[in-house]
Amino acid sequence: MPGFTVGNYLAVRLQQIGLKHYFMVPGDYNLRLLDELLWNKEVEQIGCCNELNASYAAEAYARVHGCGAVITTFNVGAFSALNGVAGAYAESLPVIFVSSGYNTNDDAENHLLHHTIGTHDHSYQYEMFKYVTCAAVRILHASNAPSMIDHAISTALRERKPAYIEIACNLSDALCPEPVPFEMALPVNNHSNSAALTAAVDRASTLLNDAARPILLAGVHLRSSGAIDAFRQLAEKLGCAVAVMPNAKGFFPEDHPQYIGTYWGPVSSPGCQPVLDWADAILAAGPLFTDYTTSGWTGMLPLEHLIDAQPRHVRLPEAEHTSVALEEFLSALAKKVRRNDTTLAEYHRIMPAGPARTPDGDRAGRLTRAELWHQIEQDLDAKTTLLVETGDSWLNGMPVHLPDGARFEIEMQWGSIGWAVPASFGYAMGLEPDRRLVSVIGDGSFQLTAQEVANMIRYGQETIIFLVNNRGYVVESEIHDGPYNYIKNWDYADLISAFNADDGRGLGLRASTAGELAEAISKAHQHSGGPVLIECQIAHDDCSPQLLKWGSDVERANARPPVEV
Ligand code: TPU
Repeated sequence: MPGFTVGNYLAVRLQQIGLKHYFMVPGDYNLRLLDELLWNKEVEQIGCCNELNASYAAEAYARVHGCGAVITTFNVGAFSALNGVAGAYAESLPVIFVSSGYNTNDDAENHLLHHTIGTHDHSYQYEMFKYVTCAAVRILHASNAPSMIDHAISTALRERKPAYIEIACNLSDALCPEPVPFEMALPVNNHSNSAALTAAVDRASTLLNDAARPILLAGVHLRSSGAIDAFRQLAEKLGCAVAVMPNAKGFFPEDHPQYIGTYWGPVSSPGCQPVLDWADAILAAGPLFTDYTTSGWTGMLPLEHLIDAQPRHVRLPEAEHTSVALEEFLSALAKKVRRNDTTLAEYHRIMPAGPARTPDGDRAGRLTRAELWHQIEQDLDAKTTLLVETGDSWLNGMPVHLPDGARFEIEMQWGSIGWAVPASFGYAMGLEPDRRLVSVIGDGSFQLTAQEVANMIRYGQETIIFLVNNRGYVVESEIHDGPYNYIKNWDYADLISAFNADDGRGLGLRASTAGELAEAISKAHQHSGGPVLIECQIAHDDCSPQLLKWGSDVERANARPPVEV
């Protein structure tokens, strides 16, 4: 009787957790595993140019699809993927990382193996991945596969973090029990302790109801905690001003009457920081306060006014309540707070509605950063996701107005340049068919992982990439300049013909004036069957004013002298 194999078991589970695709690079250790996975026609195998790209692609797939998966070969593949898996941890995205391992007989036979550092220790890959995953299992006996695979996957889904599964290369096609129904095996719910929840809600509602000037701040963990809707309910009940942190942009609708912009310390949206400073109770929902999100610690919020609601606990000025789930906390709080719109009224008093940003107007003059971002903003609609790469694109992306329904993606916690090209590939793979992706990527970042554009072409993805060619690492120049921030220029637009080869339908365009950019965007809209890369040439020193401030704050934080203790 033909039975289920370990590889089949994994393939069923990947399908049951909702995956339609997974990303991979083959290698001799994982070829049989890939065969066993191919048995399941409901989940498509997607090849990437390298494992780093595959891991970024899976991370971004998890952003749009809820979870992702990536399969690599032993050590040489896995080590390249380590960066993207760690990024998924930092960004709270469940990515199932699967690596093949060596033959189960090799340890007993005292063999030295290829793709290793040439010692008899074959466990260091597993040891390393333990640091960047929430569950790590090594399958060395087929009979252990069901419980180990289910443990890794269910922990990843519950924790919203990546998990590690290593499968010995001679076990991928070994028989193992048939998968039981998904719900029985994978308890993924995350609930509060009810007494803790009641106590936290009582205290927080008293604080907010007693405050004269309450305000809400959306943080990055709202999405991973499934609490975006609950946050909105709370906001609408309170009626106060609502700001978002930079890595939570898009988690509260920007057309909403209570929205006041991005809170990013001194580089906040106009009017946002004074109102936050003036507030006497701030509920921050799922925030991550780091040197980057606080602009070098200059935008820290006063602890005496702060309710810091994290995915699993709530910290108030006087107490900390653990075992409280963010979504349940916000929903319960919404039922107990009284309306108080003082902070919103104050925002409107200090920020009378001004004219919208205007274009440069000069169609033939040199393309400027302001004009570029104006045209990008004009190009967005309710069905667009705007994805921005690490660099000045972060700061330029913040003021862009997102129409209702538009989404925003940023990898601000991990901040690994090179993320955006493969992330765009992975994101587009998971995107609903009626939506589109617009990515803005600096030339420096693009050079790390450019080859994944070839797979966008292979799969006919119609992403628009605005490649910002400002001749180097501008964000680094503003943090601390030196000769190392200037890179070899490429002909980015022409690169697309190389990737097209015989059959591709990618389009590379170039814009060095406002007129050329408008024309390129219009051509991009007429194009179909492949991505369009528009190389936008702007001056190296044409950076956002916010970068000057943020960059110098981060530089100051980095340069603090050691304190003698
Ligand atoms: O627009 P712009 O010039 O700021 O962006 P571009 O050209 O993409 O330059 C980004 C420069 C940059 C570096 C070199 N941003 N962060 N870094 C440091 C860095 C190095 N290596 C990795 C993997 N990630 C990083 N963040």
